[in-house]
Amino acid sequence: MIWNEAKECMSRDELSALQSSRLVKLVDYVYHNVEFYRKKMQALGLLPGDIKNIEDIVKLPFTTKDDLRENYPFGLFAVPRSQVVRVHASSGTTGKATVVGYTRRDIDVWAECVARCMAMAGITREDTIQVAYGYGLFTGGLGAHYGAEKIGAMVVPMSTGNSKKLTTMMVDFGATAIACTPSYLLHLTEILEQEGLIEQLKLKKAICGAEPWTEKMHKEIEERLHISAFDIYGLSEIMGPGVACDCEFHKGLHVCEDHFYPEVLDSATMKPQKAGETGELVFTTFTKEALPLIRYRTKDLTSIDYSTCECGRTSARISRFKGRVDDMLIIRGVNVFPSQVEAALIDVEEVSPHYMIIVDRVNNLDTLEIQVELNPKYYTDEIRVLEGLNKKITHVLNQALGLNPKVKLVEPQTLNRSEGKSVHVIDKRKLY
Ligand code: DLL
Repeated sequence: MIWNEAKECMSRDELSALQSSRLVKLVDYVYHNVEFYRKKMQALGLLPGDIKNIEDIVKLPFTTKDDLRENYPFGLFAVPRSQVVRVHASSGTTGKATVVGYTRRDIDVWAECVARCMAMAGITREDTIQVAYGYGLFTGGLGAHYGAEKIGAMVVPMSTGNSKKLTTMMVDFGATAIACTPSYLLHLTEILEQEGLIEQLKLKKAICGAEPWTEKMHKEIEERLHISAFDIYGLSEIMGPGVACDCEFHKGLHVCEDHFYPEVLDSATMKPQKAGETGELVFTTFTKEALPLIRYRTKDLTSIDYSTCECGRTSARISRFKGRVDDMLIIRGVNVFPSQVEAALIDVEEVSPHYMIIVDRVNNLDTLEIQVELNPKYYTDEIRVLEGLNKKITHVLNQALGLNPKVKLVEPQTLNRSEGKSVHVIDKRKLY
């Protein structure tokens, strides 16, 4: 069964009518239940009755992560605490955690959205799925878990932390699917290869997300594990995983648009980008009860396509993420995204896709060092070979970034492996 297929395949006009009626209800709901929104609307001279259809969404104010932090922990909740059955939180690297809450119905809607995503990836009740996102305050573990259970798959709640046990059980249980971050899956792949377990796997699918990954990394995972990998997107503030996912055609991620309204805006002017143009993704939650959010600025960079997909779904598709507005490093005036480094390195056979970008400032000049791990197959300590390789990689990165980085080759398995979201950048300039 494909969850709620009708909603994913309704015509754009029908969808727009549904979105209009849901937006009108939402605005009335937040005006009467969240002081923060009432005050924001009053400041703009807006009354709920001024919002009549989905086109009017542009009149509404934005919400940011700082708004959530300033109202920490429960200040933006629209229901009394007795109706909140769960909270999650995202740690963030600075400041207070962002706390999000769910009513019983929010949890049900969340499970349905994740189930839709998993159905898009072809997961059925015949599957055995290892959930290897972290369980706990992070939304990945429990979010994927409830969605997979809703489909009726057999769920193995592995969480992260014991990779050897995970790979052993993957073989012993005949796991056919795994849900985890793409960088963690790459790490698990290394272990499976080292232990000679690849041929014994029954694995067919991976549902990966929670961090940006390039098209090339996607292909590499598919080839090394002989599986199909799917890209699942979400963020705690909006719900968790399950806001969007790609289907078997891999031509963008279908947004659960009956629950979440996407806008792609120019992050400087906050005006809509045309279809296909990259901008900041902004979401409005139509149906959330505990923490409804209006025009939440995700800071994620993507583009949007409203055409019907080859799979028949009519829901808008967002493109694979290009990074985040705040991921972007400005080094000597040049904009650099970590994903550009990953995309460039994946073409170089002699190195693995593990890297670390270290930015510093010396004598008022930005410096860029990129540490790159050698592929064990090509590992050598012959200085001349290493120098040649260093030159080659410097050239590749120079072409990709428009900057001349200092490349440091490191031995296989020396850079830190992450079990959750990977960390690829150390910006020492922020420490001064
Ligand atoms: O990462 C929710 C999630 C869990 C999504 C498991 C998918 C799978 P947060 O911790 O709040 O929530 O982080 C949200 O992670 O704004 C993006 O920057 C990034 N992100 C999430 N999914 C993707 C993806 C979860 N598929 C932030 N591609 C978001 C690129 C992603 N970036």
